[in-house]
Amino acid sequence: HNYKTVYAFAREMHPKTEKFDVQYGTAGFRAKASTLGYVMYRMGLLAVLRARYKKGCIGVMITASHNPEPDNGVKLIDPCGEMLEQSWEKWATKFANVGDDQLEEVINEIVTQLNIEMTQRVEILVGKDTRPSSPSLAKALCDGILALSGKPIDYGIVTTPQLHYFVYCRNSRHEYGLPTEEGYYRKLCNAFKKLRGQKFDVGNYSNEVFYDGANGVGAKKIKYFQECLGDSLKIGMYNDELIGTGKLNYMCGADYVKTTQSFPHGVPQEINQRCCSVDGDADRLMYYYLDEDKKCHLLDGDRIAILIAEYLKEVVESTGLEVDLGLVQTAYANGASTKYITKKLKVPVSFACTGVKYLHHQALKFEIGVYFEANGHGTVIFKKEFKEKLRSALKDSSSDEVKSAIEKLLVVIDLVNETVGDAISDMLLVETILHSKGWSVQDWEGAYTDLPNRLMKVSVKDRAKIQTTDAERRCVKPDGLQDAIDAIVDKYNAGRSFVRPSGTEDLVRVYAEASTREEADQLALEIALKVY
Ligand code: 16G
Ligand code: ZN
Repeated sequence: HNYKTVYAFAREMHPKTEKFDVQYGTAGFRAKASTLGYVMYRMGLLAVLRARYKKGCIGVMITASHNPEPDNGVKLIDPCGEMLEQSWEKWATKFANVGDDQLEEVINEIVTQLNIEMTQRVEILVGKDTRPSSPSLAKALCDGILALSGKPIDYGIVTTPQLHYFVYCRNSRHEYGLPTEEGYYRKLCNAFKKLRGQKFDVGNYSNEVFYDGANGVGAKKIKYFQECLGDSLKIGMYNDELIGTGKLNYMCGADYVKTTQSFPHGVPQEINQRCCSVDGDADRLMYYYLDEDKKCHLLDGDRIAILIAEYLKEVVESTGLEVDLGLVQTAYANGASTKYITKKLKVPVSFACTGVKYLHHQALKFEIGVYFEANGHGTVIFKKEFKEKLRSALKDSSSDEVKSAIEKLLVVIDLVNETVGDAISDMLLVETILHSKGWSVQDWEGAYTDLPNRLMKVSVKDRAKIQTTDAERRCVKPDGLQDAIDAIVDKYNAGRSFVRPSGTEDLVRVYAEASTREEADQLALEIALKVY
């Protein structure tokens, strides 16, 4: 076939401007927005090919998440709302890096190799965050989609998890919900209100939360919830600067709170007030509060995961059904959290490599799979067969108690965005659980004590020299490094440490935890010196 117009469009409107190769990484392409025009155009082409290959609609999200405002990025969303299948990442990388005049050739290559039928009319859902560069990048993307006769459907400014949700809704023929913003809000709000009932303050739980929108899309979209939930959850929203003021993620947002372990700017410093932050595309959530000494206490992804797993375990037990429930963590999960969940709650934990797609994949193995990264990205997935089991048990059971337990669980399922971590849906779930237990944020924190930990970055000549195994918890290359790490770790009380090459930056990350702050710092330093 000849795809002459594809080349002409590329040459005239979106020529390749960068000499350096880019790579489709853990979360798609990410770079300075000004360099991304041609990458977007090409991802438009690839999106059409992917949709035709999968015979369904797919999504393309334009965002650089928690990165600074001048950055941008793009990631593809597969038909079931999950991240682009890994085997296609190499195609994405190839498409982004060939010369303009080679585009026809790679299109022919992929079409032939994968036997893609090029006459299908396919829809590509496009979403973007609030970055000022996003509209023009979306234009480049749509040009690519149109060049191969795909049909772009522009959802405008939406959160990343909203777009994942829309893609799945469309492909599931609305079985999962309506693929509109309205449908999304209604599904979550209805579920939340049902679970909340008429009593809003219970025990130590007060129904007001401060919410940091990171000056991004999370601030824009929470307004629908504020309106719809009314008094059932008072959401005090902060950090909603106008688009283009440069404030996106600046000194606020989930990533800022987690990495600096400090209270964000722009949120009133009220003692003991439960607060949460989302990131620039609202797929990460972090809880925290200030104590009397103005010390900031973090309740991160590990805490959220454990709260959710424990709650689900209780709800499932009340249905009387057997269920295989498990938690997926990464090497970064605090050792105290892993110990608590396995020893105390007896919920099995399995470990995955860093990056949402790995956790998601692992969680699919359980009937109910809870997964979270410590940085606050995560969700719960319920197996289709499990949902069917619930529905038929609801029909068959003669006990009213069991029936209402199952009904409750079905509503909880509706509150969860299973397609990907969704900060707003996660927040509503956390609020539901705290409410049902009558817990303050301190009660929640009291379940266990985190081990002090330290994260360090080490610059090295070639980070690829470090290779890991066992979900990144052990090093296999270079020779001898793991033995050296083991010997050092042995000297520390409750010591644990690992090193891994970053998937997003050119450096190696060192993580260490131990029984005291001093020991954790010292351990991290000793290991970093070994890596350097
Ligand atoms: C990406 C991942 C995030 C992970 C981070 C690790 C997604 C959507 N995002 O941002 O989950 O924690 O990379 O970065 O998968 P690192 O490899 O530089 O430590
Ligand atoms: Zn994000």
